[in-house]
Amino acid sequence: MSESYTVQQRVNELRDTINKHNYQYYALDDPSIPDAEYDRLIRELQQLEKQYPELVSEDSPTQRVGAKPLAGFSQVSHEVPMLSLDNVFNAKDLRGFEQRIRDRLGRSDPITFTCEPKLDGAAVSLLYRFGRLERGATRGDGVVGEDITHNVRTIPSIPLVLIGDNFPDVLEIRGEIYMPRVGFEAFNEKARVKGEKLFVNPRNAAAGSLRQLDARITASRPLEMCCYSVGLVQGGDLPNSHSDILMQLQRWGLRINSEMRTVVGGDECLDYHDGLLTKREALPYDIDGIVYKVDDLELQQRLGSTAKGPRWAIAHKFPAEEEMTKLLGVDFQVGRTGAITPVARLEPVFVGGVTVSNATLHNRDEIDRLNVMVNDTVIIRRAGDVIPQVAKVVMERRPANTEAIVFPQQCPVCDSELIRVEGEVVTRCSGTLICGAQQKEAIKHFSSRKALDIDGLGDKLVEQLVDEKLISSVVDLYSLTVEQLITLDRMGSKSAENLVAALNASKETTLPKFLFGLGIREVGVATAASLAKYFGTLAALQKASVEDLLSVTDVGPVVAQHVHDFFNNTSNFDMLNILHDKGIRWPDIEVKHADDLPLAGMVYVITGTIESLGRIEAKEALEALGAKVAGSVSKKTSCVIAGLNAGSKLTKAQTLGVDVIDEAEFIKLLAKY
Ligand code: D41
Repeated sequence: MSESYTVQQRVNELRDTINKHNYQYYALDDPSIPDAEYDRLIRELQQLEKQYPELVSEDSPTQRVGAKPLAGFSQVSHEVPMLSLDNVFNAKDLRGFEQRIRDRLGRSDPITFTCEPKLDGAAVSLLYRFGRLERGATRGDGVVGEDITHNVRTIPSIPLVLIGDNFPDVLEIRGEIYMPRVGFEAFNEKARVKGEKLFVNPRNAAAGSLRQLDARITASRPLEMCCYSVGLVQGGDLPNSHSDILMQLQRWGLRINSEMRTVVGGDECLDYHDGLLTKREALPYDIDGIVYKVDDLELQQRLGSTAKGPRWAIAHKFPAEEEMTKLLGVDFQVGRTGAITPVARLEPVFVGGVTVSNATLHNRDEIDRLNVMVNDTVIIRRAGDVIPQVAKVVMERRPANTEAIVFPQQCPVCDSELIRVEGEVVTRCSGTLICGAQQKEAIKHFSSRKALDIDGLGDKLVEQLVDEKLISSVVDLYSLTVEQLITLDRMGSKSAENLVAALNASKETTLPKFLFGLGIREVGVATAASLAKYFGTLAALQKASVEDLLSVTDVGPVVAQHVHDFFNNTSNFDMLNILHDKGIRWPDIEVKHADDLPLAGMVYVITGTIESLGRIEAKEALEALGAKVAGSVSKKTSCVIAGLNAGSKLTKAQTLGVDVIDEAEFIKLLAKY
C-alpha cells in the first residue's frame, strides 16, 4: 500500500465522518459527538489537505470559504419561477381559503394540509447536480435572482454534497436563510460595543449577509438554512406529497423545520396556528406567520397558481414584531451595579403580541447612534422574550418640535456623580452604598429565587423597606422585627411573622446561591457555581489572587478582576462578617483540584478505535484522572493510546519517540485508579 493511498483513504474517511456529523447536527438536530471532537476531525482534515494539496477537492468540508472576493454578482434565471404567497390575517379568511380549494376541487371532505412556520429571512434557491451543490441564488423578483453560490457555501447547515443516494440528477431546493435570534443579538451587541453599524432585525441581517461579495464576511455571520420546497427536478423522482418530500430532503442531509406538521382541515390549521403563536417567543428564530400548503401534489397541480401565488398555499400572518410609535420622553434608570440605562417612554403600541410603553435605549452611545430625539416617530421591535428595543428613527416623520435627550451628569436617585470609565459604554453612578436605587436592586437580587430565595420579600416590599429607611443593605434584613414590619402599609401581623420566619429560613443556604446573591459584577448563576466548586469555602475565595481566579472554568480576566475587587473592598469584608454573625450558613464543598489527581500534568492523545469504551468515554475517563486529552501528537504528548486502525498519529508518535500504549494497556491503566 503506498503512503498517498492511505492518506487519500483517511481523507475520504474524515470527509465522510464530518459530513455524517453535519447531517446529525444540522438536518436531524441531534449532535452525535461533542463540538471539540468535531473540531479535531476538521483540523486533522485541514492538516492533511495542507500537507497534500493535491487531495483538496472543492466539496471537501474544509473548502467552504473561497479566498477571493467577487467583483460583482451575476444574474440567475429561475427555470421554475419562485412564486410568492398570498396572505390571510384571521380565521375567517383562512376558512375562505379552504372553501375556495374545496369548491375548485369539487370536494366536500376535509383537505390535508402541512403547516410550517413562516421564517423571516431571505428566500433562496440551491441547485444540486448529481448531489453536489452547484449554485445558490437569491429569489430576486421570483424570475431572476442573483448568484450567491460563494456565500451559501459558507453556511454550515447547507450540505456541499448530499448524503445517501437516489437523489434526482438535478434537484433545486428552495428555502429560507435566516439569522437565529441569539446570533442576531450577539452580532448587534458586538457592533454596538465597537460603534459599528447595527442591523434593524434578523431579516435584514440575513439579507445583508448574503449580499456580500467577500464570502469571508458571510462566513462570519451566524446564518442557517431551512428548506421548504423544491423547484427544478430532473432525472429522478420525489414522493407525491409535500410532507414526504420534506422528509426525503431531510434524509439527504438538508434541514427542514422541526415544527412542520400535517393536519386535516381548516380547524386543525387554526389549532396549529394558536399553538405556534403561543410558542412564538420561545422559538430561536423570528417568524412572521405560518404557511399552510395542500399536502397532496396531485391536488396542488389541479389547483394551479395565480399571479399572487399558488392557489394551494397561503401565509397566515402573525401580529407584527415591529411597529411605529412616538417617543414621549426618556427616563434614566439606575441598576444594581449603578449602570445608568436610558429608557424610552412611548405612546403605547401593540407589537409582538403585547402593548409596549417602554423600550430600552441601552446607553449614551446608543442614543447618539440612533440620533433619536424626544417627539420622534420610532420603530419599536419586540421579538422573542427580548426586551423591546428602539430599532430606528423614522426621519421622514421628524416633527418640528423635537427636543434633544440630555444625559444627566448626576445620579437621578442619589445625586452622586456619574462616571464613565475610558473604553466602556456604560455610565455608572458613583454612589454605590449610599445610592437608594443600587441598595434596592442589590437587596432584590440577594433575596431573589436563585439567590437566598427569601419567601414573601418581593420587589415592591424591598422598595418600601428602603424608602421607609428600615433597611439600606442586605445585612439590615436580618435585624428586621415583626414590630417594625407591621408599621408598613398593607402589612398585617401574620405577613410580618411569615417574613421574619422566611428571613430566618433563608440563613440555611448553599455557597453557590450565596455567592450569586452578592451580586458581584458579571457573576451569574453559572460562574457562582464554578467559583464555589473550585474554592469550596468563602475563606478560600476571599484569599484568592486574580491569578488563582483565572484557573476557574469560565472565569476570564474581567470576571477575575471584579471578583477580586469585590472581596478586597473593606465594606464588603465587613458585610460578609456581619452576615456570618447573623447566622448565614452553608455546607462546605469538598474540592478536588486537578493537581492532586493521579494523571495531573499528563497529555494523552487517542487515535484509532477504542473498542471497549468509545472515544468520548475514553477521553472523559482520562480527564477524570486529571490528564489533558489533545487532538494531535507533539513533543508535549506524554502518551498515545493507539486503538484499532490507528493512523498517522501513531506514526508521528513513533517518529517523536512518544510512549504508545494499546487498548489493553489503557484499560489496565484505568483499572489501577
Ligand atoms: O418560511 C418561509 N418563509 C416560507 C416561504 C415557507 N415555509 N414556505 C414557502 N412556500 C412557498 C411556496 C408555497 C410558494 C412554495 C415560502 C414561500 N413560498 C415564499 N417565500 C418567499 C416568497 C414565497
